Amino acid sequence: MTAPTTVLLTGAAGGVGTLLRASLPSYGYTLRLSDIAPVPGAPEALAVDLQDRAAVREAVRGVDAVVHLGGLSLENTFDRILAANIEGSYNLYEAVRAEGVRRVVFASSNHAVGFVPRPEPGQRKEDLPIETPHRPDTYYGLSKCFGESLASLYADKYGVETVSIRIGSCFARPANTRMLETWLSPADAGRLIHAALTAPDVHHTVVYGISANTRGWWDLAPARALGYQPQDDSEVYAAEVVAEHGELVPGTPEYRYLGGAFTTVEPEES
Ligand code: NAI
Ligand code: 15L
Repeated sequence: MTAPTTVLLTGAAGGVGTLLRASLPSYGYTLRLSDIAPVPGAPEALAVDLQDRAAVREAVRGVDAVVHLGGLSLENTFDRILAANIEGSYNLYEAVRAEGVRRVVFASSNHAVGFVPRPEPGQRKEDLPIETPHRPDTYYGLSKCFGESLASLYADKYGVETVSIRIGSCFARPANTRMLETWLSPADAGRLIHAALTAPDVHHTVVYGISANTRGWWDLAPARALGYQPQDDSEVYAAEVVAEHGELVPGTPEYRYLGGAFTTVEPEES
């Protein structure tokens, strides 16, 4: 696809949004920012609640592509997940369809497949295939399954292209031992989003989004096929992370499942 020039970034005030605001302009993109919360240092950002259909449609008007990060990024009550992530993503795709925007990059999550068992050391025969069936570990993960299916529908029915990225853990550095497997470095996040925005004819493509981690066990071939060339490896942090947190302990959620502690977390009503 011809490189999009103007890209709407939903969820621009969040952690990943803040990282991408720093990196995406260096690839030549002009960013239009939106969030329900104020975006620090960006008074021009649009204050848009994803539940507000008219405001969402206004936000996407005239952009070449959307990077959809906005919504709840952790487990929450079903009603809140329904509003922000499920209805919010529907509103975004309806706006994209109506305004003729051709490409979306959807921030899916590893928690769409969080109940996939993590291989015991020495058991692994192949990396986790992208075709593995959905096994959400939370209402949050369930909303990401919905988002992926929504993207599939809009590709098949309306020709809206999407790359859904099942992001691992996108933070400045791996914060715990599990993240030595799941880390997506800020720089690799920029590389992956750029590949997802520019790869030709993606229809609906689902990829895992992690760095080239020595301890990673998810198949990166689908992301590489888009042109993603990860440059970082969490292993450079391994000694200090393991010294602080220890190795994963057999029997714990982090040891048993891809989604780690999300497999046992309960939503809080307050
Ligand atoms: P975050 O929670 O820091 O940012 C999400 C942003 O969405 C926030 O700024 C929030 O104000 C905004 N938002 C929430 N509800 C909204 C609504 N109704 N309307 C408009 N904006 C709303 O999350 P983070 O870490 O930046 O993640 C970004 C995206 O990537 C999320 O969709 C998350 O699910 C996904 N993701 C992130 C991962 C990570 O490691 N950070 C891993 C996997 C997926
Ligand atoms: C996610 O989907 C969350 O949004 C993020 O905060 C991390 O918890 C990440 O997954 C993870 O699994 O580490």
